[in-house]
Amino acid sequence: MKKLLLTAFEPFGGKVMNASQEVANSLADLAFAQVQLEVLILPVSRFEAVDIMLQAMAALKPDVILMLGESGGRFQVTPERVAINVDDFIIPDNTGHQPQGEPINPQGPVGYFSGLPIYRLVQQLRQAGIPAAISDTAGLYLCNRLFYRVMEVIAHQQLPIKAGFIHVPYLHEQVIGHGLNVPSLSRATLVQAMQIVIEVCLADH
Ligand code: PCA
Repeated sequence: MKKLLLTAFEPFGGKVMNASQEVANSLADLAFAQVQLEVLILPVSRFEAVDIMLQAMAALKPDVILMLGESGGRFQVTPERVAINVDDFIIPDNTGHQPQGEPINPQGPVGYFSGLPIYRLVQQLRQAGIPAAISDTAGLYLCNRLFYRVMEVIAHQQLPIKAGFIHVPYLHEQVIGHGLNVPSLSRATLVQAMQIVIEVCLADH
């Protein structure tokens, strides 16, 4: 059976909920026929998140890695095209780190492309009636950093892992009653979206 490592992040920036964590936890409760799903919630901490992730990768040896993060303000489910070699945190992480314009790896390439079938993902999500689009920037915060480091390890060690990052919008419950005039999707929609993503990634592997 194929192994899929699904990661998401804890809340950050003073918020109490992270849509990616909510969706990942909801998926953990579902049974998948053709895949062993491991869910890992990472801290929003510049160094710890990557350390925990690399340990989990080494221990689990997954076939597919699906990294999720919340991008408040986005309207759609957005598979990321590329991770770039810059840390430039717009707000401090949960441990107070706020690098400005530092390379993630001074010796590393400018970027790494996603290993996920991003065009097919968007097409299948839209076909199911879920708003989706390719994103050309994962930001310069922790999501981009995690994405970069995971793709770097896969490239360096020539691991047979299909990996990539997807940002999700806020959930309705994060917006309603919080005075936020920003877009959101329902939990059911995001869970369905990730079920589709998992199916497409496994079929493609
Ligand atoms: N989103 C942030 C980090 C954690 C998360 O869910 C980001 O986009 O970098």
